[in-house]
Amino acid sequence: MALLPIITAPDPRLKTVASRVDAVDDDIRRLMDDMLETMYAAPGVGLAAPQVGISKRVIVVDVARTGDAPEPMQMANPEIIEASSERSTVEEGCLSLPEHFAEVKRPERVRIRYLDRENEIRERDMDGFLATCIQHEMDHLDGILFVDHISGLKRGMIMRKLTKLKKQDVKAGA
Ligand code: GNR
Ligand code: NI
Repeated sequence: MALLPIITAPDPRLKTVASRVDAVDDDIRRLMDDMLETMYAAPGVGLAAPQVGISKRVIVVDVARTGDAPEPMQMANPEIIEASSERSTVEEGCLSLPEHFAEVKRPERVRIRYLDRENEIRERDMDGFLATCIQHEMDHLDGILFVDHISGLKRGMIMRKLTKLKKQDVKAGA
C-alpha cells in the first residue's frame, strides 16, 4: 500500500477525460487500494484516479460516518444508467480544490453500473450523500470539477485563489 500525492487545481490533468479500464486486474486492484489509503489519510469521502495523476476510470468512495464500520467501495468504468428527475442540493468540497466549498444541485437518486474489484459487472441504486459523492467522483473521470456546476463568478473567485496559492508555493519551493 502507498500514499499517492493529490493534484490540486488548476492542473490540466484534472481537465482530461480518463480512459476506460480493460479489466480489473492486479495492477488496478493495487491502484484501488492505494487510492482508498490516500483517501482515508486525506481525509476524504471519495477519490478519483485523475486526482492522483492516473488517467483511468477508477473511483473509490466511503461515506460511512466516523466511528461506524468502514464501507469502502472501489469501482472501475462507473456509468449512470438511471437518474431521478428529483434533485438535491448538497454543499461539496474537493481534495483538488482545498478549503473551498459550494452548494451543487444533482440528481437525488442514481443507478450505477460498474466493474467491482473482482472484475464483475454490478449495478447499485444510490441516494442521499452517497449518490452525491459518486456523481462528484464520476465527474472527475470526465475532467469536471464541482466548480463547473456553480456560477462563473464563484468559480472565478475560487480558481483565482487557487492559482495564487500555487504561485506562492512555487516561489517557496513547496
Ligand atoms: O472528501 C470529499 N468530500 C465531499 C463532500 C461533498 C461532496 C463530495 C465530496 S468528495 C470529496 C473528496 C474528493 O475530492 N473527491 O473527488
Ligand atoms: Ni473531488
